[in-house]
Amino acid sequence: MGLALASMVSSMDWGSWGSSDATTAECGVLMVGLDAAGKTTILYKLKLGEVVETIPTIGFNVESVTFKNVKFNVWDVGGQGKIRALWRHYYVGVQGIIFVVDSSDADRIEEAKRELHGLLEAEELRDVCVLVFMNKQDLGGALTPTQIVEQMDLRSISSKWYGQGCCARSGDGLNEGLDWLSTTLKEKSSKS
Ligand SMILES: Nc1nc2c(ncn2[C@@H]2O[C@H](COP(=O)(O)OP(=O)(O)O)[C@@H](O)[C@H]2O)c(=O)[nH]1
Ligand SMILES: [Mg+2]
Repeated sequence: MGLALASMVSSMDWGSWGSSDATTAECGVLMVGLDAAGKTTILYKLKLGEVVETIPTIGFNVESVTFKNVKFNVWDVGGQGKIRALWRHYYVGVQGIIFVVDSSDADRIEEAKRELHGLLEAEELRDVCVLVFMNKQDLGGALTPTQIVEQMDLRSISSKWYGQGCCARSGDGLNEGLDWLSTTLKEKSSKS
């Protein structure tokens, strides 16, 4: 886990970062998904450091952890139309999105799909690469990665994306996903 992360962090494109004044949220990676998808579990499993919880605006909880100057911001998406506009504050300087899906929650896969595609419509996130963690693969009856690719219409994503089955509880698959993100960010920064 540590190696993949260190490699990812070192491949971040520092030049495109937002300034660090209070009006600009400095962040490298956004991790989002419906509530209970497993985001917080992943965050702790990665052992990045101290996780800080803040509520910058009413009803909008953000967990943040800074690992070697790369900030991971994490929040729940879904069913909160009004505060959606406030998310934009966190889009500045983002180079990678990790979207976490609960593979065992077939009832909400459609909602997860809408949230992901809605997020990617933001101008700021147009070229950002997207890692989809298909979490809870350990649970019987979970949707397979192939089923999720289809049901979430991942092939229609115009930027680079990658789907990775995982189990946040055991950590299985997390490394593979982060390796992809790391390699992809590296390719991106060497081209620009
Ligand atoms: N079986 C199983 N449970 C998981 C997995 N990842 C997370 N969970 C459980 O799912 C619940 C929600 O996880 P949490 O990380 O709080 O989700 P968040 O709302 O996205 O931050 C918790 O009870 C976790 O223990 C997994 O890979 N497998
Ligand atoms: Mg959480």
